[in-house]
Amino acid sequence: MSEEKITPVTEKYDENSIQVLEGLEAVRKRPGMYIGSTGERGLHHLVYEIVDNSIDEALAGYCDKITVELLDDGVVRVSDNGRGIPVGIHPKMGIPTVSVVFTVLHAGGKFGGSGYKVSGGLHGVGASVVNALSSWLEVEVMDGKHIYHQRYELGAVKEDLKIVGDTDKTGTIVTFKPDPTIFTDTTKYDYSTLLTRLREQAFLNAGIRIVLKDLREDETIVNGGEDDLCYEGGIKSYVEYILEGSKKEKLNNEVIYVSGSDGDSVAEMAFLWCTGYDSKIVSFANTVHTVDGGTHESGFKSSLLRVVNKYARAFKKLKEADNNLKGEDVNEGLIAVISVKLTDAQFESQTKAKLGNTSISSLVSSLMGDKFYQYLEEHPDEANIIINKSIASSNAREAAQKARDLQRNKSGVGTKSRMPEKLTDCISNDPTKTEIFIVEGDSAGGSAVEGRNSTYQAILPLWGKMLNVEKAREDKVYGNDKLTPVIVALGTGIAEHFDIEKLRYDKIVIMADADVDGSHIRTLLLTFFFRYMPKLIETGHIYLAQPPLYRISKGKQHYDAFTDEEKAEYIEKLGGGADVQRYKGLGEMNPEQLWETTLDPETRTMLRVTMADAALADETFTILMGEEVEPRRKFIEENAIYATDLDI
Ligand code: TTJ
Repeated sequence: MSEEKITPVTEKYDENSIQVLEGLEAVRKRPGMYIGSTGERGLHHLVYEIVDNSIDEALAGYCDKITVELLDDGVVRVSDNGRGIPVGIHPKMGIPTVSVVFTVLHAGGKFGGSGYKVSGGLHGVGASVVNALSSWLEVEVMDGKHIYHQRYELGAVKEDLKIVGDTDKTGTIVTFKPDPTIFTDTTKYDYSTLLTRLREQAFLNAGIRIVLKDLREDETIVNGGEDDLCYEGGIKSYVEYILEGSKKEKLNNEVIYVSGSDGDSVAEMAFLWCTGYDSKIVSFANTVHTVDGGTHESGFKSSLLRVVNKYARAFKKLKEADNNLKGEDVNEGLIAVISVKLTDAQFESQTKAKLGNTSISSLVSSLMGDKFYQYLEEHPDEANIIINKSIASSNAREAAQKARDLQRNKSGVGTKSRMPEKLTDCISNDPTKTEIFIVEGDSAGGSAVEGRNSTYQAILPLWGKMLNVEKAREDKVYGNDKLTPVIVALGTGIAEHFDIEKLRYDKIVIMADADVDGSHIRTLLLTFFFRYMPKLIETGHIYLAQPPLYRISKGKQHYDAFTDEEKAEYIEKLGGGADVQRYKGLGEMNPEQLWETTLDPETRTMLRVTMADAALADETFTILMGEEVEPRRKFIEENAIYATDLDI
């Protein structure tokens, strides 16, 4: 900067500038009317107002980098490498245009010709409001030749616009200190709040680079943060970002992107489906996050549903007798970002978080109807993924409903007639005394039925491989032939429908072999209980039967050994000639042996499952559900110990 060149470029102030001050006085009197609040939100809003100007310049194609720096004392600096705010004398106001920008209310965005302002904060009132609410504000404009500088205090010009140096760069730098007498709650900026909003802007304006830097030295602030935000993929990148944050897996191979315009209105939509069950739809109008949705969002949802149904019908994915898919089916696992830009955005509701323009709904719908449908036609694999997911969700909904109805019908009179075919129930109805044994395999089930105490003990055999609960969902669990009998027999329902009052047994005993398959079934059942009926575990209703591994007998004497050490011990005890029988599985025991070793409350050994045990099973389970079978089996064998709490 060369001191000699300081040249005043402003005339003396005339009555226009008096008016100006009166305008800004109104802002200081009623700040809430201009920035929504004088709390933390309003404070942050000042930054967005200033940044919006740079974003407009970037959208006009003249700026590709915006920097936001947090300085001490609540001071913020926003810079861009655009053309710079014009410094020439404003024909009507008689003062430099840059001064008009900062001192005349509502001047923001309207200067410089194009008049097309699409970005815009919550209230879209511009730089003069920020100036009015700042203790001081300084602007530097670089026009490729000179550096111009002007300072304002409480919105009023404090110094004439002056050339303070030479430069070959162009751009605008605005530094301001929010007025602590206005922002009485706080003047401390929250880095992550700004980061979230600026990231949003970077997504919504593809290719624009926004850098946020925390340069505060104040040790009460966690400073030092720096983020460099630039997303060439725009809202497609936004969808991927949401997907990453969700920790879910994507179902589509790629984000679907639909965009188009009608006159001054522009709409773009990016979306995909993931393994999750809820939907995340984020919408914006003129880069304002429309938290309450509005016409763009409802137009998107209804056309999405219409297109998916149309495609499913046209390509026979739905049978003639099938009902149309519902919104909730198609929306399941959906991640979507919608961004519309329009000249006359009408916001409904007090928070201005809901878009009201009806024309946008038709634009969005027609774009989806044409381009998304065409996309499905041209990408049959992707289309199948979407349709299958929606149909699965629809089946799920219906199956879950059936299961609920089933449940409702069977609690009360006639209960037993609704019980699973495989269940051999006990005679007693007293849920404080009864026990149910979930037995691996039909043959063991048979012995258990014969050997049990029929008054208090019910037997439910399960057979074969369990379903993969990790990948399954409420519907599959309800619909699966392995677990449905368990759910129905217990009577409680699952997940949010779980009701412990309806539990039909006091003890639920998992009875599986001590081998790999048995351990697999134990893991699956524990995981299932842990995820869908955790209360059962918390309240101590779940047990693991502990059938012995060996019977050591000599004459009329016999012992059951649960470990190899015990076996050796008993052999020694009985002396030479002891007979050792190895139980290969529960199925090998006769009813008397089963009663004595596993069922009889007087002699059996059972383990009560704790939450920690089940959580471990759950963890194990997730590892187990990898695609490869061998490492899975190995893991089960090595980690087959879950229950710790020795009981009964
Ligand atoms: C307007 O049209 C003529 C050429 O310059 C255009 C302009 O004003 N660009 C512009 C304004 N770039 N950056 C701004 C700006 C930057 C900040 C940080 C704050 C404000 C109020 C404006």
